[in-house]
Amino acid sequence: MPRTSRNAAKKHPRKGKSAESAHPKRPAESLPASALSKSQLLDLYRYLKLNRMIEERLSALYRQGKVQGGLYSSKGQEAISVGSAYALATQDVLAPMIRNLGAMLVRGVNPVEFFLQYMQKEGSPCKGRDTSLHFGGIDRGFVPPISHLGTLIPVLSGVALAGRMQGKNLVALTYIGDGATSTGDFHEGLSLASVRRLPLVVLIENNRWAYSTPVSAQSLLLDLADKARAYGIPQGVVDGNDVLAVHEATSRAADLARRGQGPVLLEAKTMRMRGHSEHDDAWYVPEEERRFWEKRDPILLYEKHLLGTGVAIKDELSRIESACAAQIDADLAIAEAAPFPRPESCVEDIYAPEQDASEGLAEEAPRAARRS
Ligand SMILES: Cc1ncc(C[n+]2csc(CCOP(=O)(O)OP(=O)(O)O)c2C)c(N)n1
Ligand SMILES: [Mg+2]
Repeated sequence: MPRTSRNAAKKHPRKGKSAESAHPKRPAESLPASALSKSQLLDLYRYLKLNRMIEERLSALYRQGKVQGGLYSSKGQEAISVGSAYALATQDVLAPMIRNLGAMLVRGVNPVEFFLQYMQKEGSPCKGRDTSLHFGGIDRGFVPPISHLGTLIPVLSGVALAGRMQGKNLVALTYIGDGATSTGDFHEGLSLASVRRLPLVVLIENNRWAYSTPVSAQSLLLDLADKARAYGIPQGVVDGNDVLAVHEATSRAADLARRGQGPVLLEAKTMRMRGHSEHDDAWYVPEEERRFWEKRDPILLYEKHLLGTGVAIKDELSRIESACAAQIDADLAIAEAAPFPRPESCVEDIYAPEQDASEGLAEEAPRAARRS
């Protein structure tokens, strides 16, 4: 892939170039950024704002003791989640990691679900048993993450292989941190995906830190995307703070993968603007580095682009922000009022329902008999 994706930032659509509503919101193929309509460009803005504002509320709830467990902020990285997920087609499958709340929003998760989930309420997707992990559903187009870094790459290779065998024309996409590119699973997964030419896109979120370990203590490579060379697969590097560049690069990567030239390894350069988790004040990040990246805030950059190119005026952006705030207020009120799970429910859902299990066994029996 396209080292050209380095230049994707220069390919922003100009005012008037995009035909409004020319494309359905979720096309069967990936959509290049240059083909985005005004309403789609504003849609991206809305997702970026929602991502940031939901996480800000979650952080406040954490401090009030209303959010249990780990809370991992994607502040500064929202353009990666939003731009990449928005580039996918309806049938594609995505696996978020802990900093990809924005990608889940694009896939259709409502703010109320995040509040219910993180406050561990009864009606939450994990029924009050988990927060950032195990939250997903293949029926909704995304695979839930588990804690072990790197594991989603072999899992998504499997999704890509299954999709191909079932003739679904799907692309599987997952994210990995700079630190997690050192795990065995990252290499094992890419190894399998490469020899099978699977339609997989792996997006490295190089946010310069893995907990308190800088990327320089993780690898001698200047671009982590160069790890692709070990597998003979296409690679690309993109500005992770530029939502349109991420969208464009993901779109191209997904096209290559869909055409059987995958997998593709993309690296998005960015910066983690908060600590690893809420308990971490990131004391180890040099002040100068933090200040440099503050000026490159992805939402500010995109606002400047939308205003500077005349795609939107300030009023339109303010209206979007107010609508996001109103939605979040309403959804948070619902979640606050929702009940906690019944204590005895903690022992439910351990085994599959009896009926399903016996159906499975009945099907298995003749096969077992044939083998003997
Ligand atoms: C296999 C594995 N090793 C270690 C950990 C503990 N751990 C959780 S997050 C993290 C840092 C991850 O850094 P990076 O991959 O750069 O992702 P980021 O947090 O920056 O998004 C570590 C070491 C884990 N969850 N899984
Ligand atoms: Mg990192």
